[in-house]
Amino acid sequence: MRGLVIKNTGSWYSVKTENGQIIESKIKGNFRLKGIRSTNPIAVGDYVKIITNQEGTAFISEIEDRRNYIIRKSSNLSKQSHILASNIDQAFLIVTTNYPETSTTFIDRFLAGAEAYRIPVILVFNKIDLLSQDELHYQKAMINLYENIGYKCFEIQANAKEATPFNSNLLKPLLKNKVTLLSGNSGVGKSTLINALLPHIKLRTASISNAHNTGIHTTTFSEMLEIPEGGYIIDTPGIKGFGTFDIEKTELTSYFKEFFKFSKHCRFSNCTHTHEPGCAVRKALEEHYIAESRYNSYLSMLEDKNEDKYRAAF
Ligand SMILES: Nc1nc2c(ncn2[C@@H]2O[C@H](COP(=O)(O)OP(=O)(O)OP(=O)(O)O)[C@@H](O)[C@H]2O)c(=O)[nH]1
Ligand SMILES: [Mg+2]
Ligand SMILES: [Zn+2]
Repeated sequence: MRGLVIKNTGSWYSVKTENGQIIESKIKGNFRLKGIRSTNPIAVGDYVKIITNQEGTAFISEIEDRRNYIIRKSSNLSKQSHILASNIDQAFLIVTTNYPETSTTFIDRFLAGAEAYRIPVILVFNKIDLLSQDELHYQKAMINLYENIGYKCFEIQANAKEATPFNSNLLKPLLKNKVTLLSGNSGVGKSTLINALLPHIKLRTASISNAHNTGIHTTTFSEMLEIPEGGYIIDTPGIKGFGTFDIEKTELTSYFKEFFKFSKHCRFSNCTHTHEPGCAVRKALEEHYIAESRYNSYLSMLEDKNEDKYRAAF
């Protein structure tokens, strides 16, 4: 029987079969996947074959090739990664200018990782109700930057009542018949947003830590939630850092969308845009066609790769 993995807790996977049944399943035997060293061989979003048994549970016997996936580094294991979800149509990156503060490096790393698999990303700036005038101005500048690169941006208040203009309904038209992954740092409001978008769902949410201005990792596993009108939303655990796995140094430029149109004009075709003479990307940076924050994010990814340091997530 064929099914879709909609949830994974420990060694159990909830598999939704084509007739709509949800069957708790386990992996049969030693299940190794080529290529990726991941802490979870099967991820939410995977299509699998299952063999049911008399107890009403099943074994997963096969996994179909993935169209794409989003991974993060495992925080404690040096060279291992964790697949947040696979086979997605788009990602909403939930960010907050404050409470907690999402860094531009984090945003850019996520965007580059998604670009590598051509997964469209929409930036959702949440908690607009909490921001000061200065923070709102800063946020507008960020939105300007990312919209100019070509990323759609939204400002919302995920916990708003229907009446406010920035409620989550702004996002509803984007969801229909698509598999949408929600990602972002812990505490930015991913689960709160899903609760607002899907009234039949009641995910656990929790206040961020006042002492550290960071989330407390309330969601601990990815879960696919069905949209009554068609499609799925995937809630994921908050991530600290986003690895450079599977990204080749020479390809990195193409994952920074706005660099690409300049890099064509670099003197050397294998230019890394760091020290080479005749570099059109650095010229564009000096002339402010490329933002400094984006260039710094690019360098941070490039250096990661150079030194082969997959250590702690950041
Ligand atoms: N003021 C305000 N608070 C919000 C908003 N959205 C979410 N929150 C609050 O922020 C806190 C964190 O929200 P969660 O939905 O648990 O965050 P999360 O991104 O799912 O966090 P993890 O599961 O830890 O990754 C909760 O106390 C929410 O009520 C918002 O737009 N405005
Ligand atoms: Mg959550
Ligand atoms: Zn260059």
